[in-house]
Amino acid sequence: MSNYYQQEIETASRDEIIRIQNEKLVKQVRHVYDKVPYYRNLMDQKGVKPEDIKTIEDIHKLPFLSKSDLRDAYPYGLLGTDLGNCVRIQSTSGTTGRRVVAFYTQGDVDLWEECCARAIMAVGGTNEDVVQVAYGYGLFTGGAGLHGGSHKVGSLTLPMSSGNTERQIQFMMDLGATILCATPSYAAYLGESLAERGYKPEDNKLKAGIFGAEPWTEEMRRSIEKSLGIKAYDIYGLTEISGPGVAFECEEQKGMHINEDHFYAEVIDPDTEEVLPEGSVGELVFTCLDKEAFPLLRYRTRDICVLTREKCSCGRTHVRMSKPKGRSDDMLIIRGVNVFPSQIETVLLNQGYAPNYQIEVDRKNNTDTLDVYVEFPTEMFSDKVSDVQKKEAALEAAMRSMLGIGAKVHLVLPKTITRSEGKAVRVIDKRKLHD
Ligand code: DLL
Repeated sequence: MSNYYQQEIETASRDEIIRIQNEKLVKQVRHVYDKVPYYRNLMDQKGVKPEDIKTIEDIHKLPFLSKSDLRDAYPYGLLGTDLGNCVRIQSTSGTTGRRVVAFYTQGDVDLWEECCARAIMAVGGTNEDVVQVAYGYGLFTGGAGLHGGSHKVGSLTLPMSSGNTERQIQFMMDLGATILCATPSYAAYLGESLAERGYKPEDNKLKAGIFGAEPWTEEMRRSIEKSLGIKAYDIYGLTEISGPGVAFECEEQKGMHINEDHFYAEVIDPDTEEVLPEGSVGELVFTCLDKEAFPLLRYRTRDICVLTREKCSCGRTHVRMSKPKGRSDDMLIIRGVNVFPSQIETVLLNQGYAPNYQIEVDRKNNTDTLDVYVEFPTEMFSDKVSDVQKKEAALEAAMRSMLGIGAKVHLVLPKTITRSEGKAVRVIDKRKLHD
């Protein structure tokens, strides 16, 4: 019962996909070499000429780009067309360093919105749906991307942006929103806020949610599905490559289909830059096959995931990526052990806690410390010291077995951890302040 926005390409045979990728890559490399001196220099340094790229198999000959190239070339150095042809910029939500600014021609905006339309139709969206877009509007790509996609599908679009929870709930209930688009942390907060106002999950008309822009676990998915009474779908993307919709989940929910007629994906070893075979865990790298204004080739995302080309029963043939485990630069190294914040989230949700937590890492007497602050859910609340200690000890034991190192757990009063309306800030690494 799959719904497709562009069925022919979404279900094309592997041969057809490769044919399209071959054709687009050859054209794109020539275009970038001619138009982007910054990348031409990188190619020259590597001794690669556009004529060396004959098929997608030759992609490994091309140099990589990383965030530091984007900073060096800021703001116009990677522009692939005249500024007169550009109609939009979007920018990353990052708080450190220089922002990344990405440019779009009208063609690029159309292509991006089509990818978001594919994502909306994959969760069952039609022109009968009311799509509440609660991602931030403005420089962040979340609002603009899903808004454009919803228009392309012909759904009634509620351009809410993030925040103003009272108004989100009023519009959701009054207008009968059927699809919610938000970060998973904000979706969880909306679920909690609805319950506080006495609404049960069956009181809203929502059927599906399209959640992404930050890592979230399967446990978090189940918790949101329960609180909102919906099916929750993942969506992935990044500003540098366009925004949300680079990849999206179908009804099978076994990884996200990458729109590989536009974005060619590779997984590499982040240390050696060697391309890894399908099924290996590594850093995701994207090549924009047909974007005009910001045509990044072999861009290193820092996101760690696995690719699979196994057949998907939804009928889509595009390669799937696993949920990113996190960014290689978000991974915490605590007392020499690699820790992903998602592992901590899994422990907390498995033990019946809500996704309201904060992780604090510090270094005292030359030893790393890991403190996890988690809210007491109202229904589990107790002010008896022995109860609190027992619950903290149980969480600490579960953390030790998941992470392989000890963490100090602090149960805090309900509603004392700040709720997020956009991307949640889960980790405070105080070690960086001392370095
Ligand atoms: O977050 C685009 C987006 C908006 C995606 C709305 C999905 C929904 P940036 O602000 O440039 O763009 O951040 C991109 O966010 O490299 C990942 O590390 C992370 N990320 C995005 N989607 C997911 C996801 C948008 N579904 C960075 N799961 C990416 C885990 C995600 N991490």
